Amino acid sequence: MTYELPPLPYAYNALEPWIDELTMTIHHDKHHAAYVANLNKALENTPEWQNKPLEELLSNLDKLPESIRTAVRNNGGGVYNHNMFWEIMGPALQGSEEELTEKISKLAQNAFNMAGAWVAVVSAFGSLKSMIEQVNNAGMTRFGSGWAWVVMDKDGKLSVMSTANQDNPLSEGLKPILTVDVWEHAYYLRYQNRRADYLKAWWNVVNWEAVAARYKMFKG
Ligand code: MN3
Repeated sequence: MTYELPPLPYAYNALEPWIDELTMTIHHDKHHAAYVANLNKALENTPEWQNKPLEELLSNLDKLPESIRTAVRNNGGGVYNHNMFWEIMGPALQGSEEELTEKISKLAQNAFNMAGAWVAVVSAFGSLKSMIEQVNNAGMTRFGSGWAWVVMDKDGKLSVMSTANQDNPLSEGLKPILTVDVWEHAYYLRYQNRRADYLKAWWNVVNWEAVAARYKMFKG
């Protein structure tokens, strides 16, 4: 038994025009697939560490044999981060800039409300707009490759952070609620060097119910 590449939960072109079909195809079928293959390869000779939930591996990197620790950190993180990334996106919103802002605000607030998370969002960030700005800023200031996150600490408090490469907040004892991939492979075909434009557009493909469901799951 090994880790598998889950199919993309929607069509490769479902995030158009904000994220293009070719980017999604290469990102899922090549990049994500490679992390899965390399994770399985890394664990080949340590059967006692196979078949574990990825959460467990990433939360216990210090307990792994040193010979596989870096490979699991990079590739196990790569698998988990992309699984989560696909999960918290969904069919693209369409409309004018004004309409999009209104739709996002409505969808996010509804989903957070239903999950009992809206109070936590407001108390951590003041507003949804401010949360979005903080995530964009974390994505913009992440030098090189990495991810921007909304995370929950052990007391249920939300905050924004970024990680390098394929590092995951679980390795720091934090629960990941929302994430955006800021590796160039996530946006270069359509946006080239314009990471800010990609980040701005990305909010039009967020599946807020999936984000809120993660809050609920970790809150218990
Ligand atoms: Mn990626």
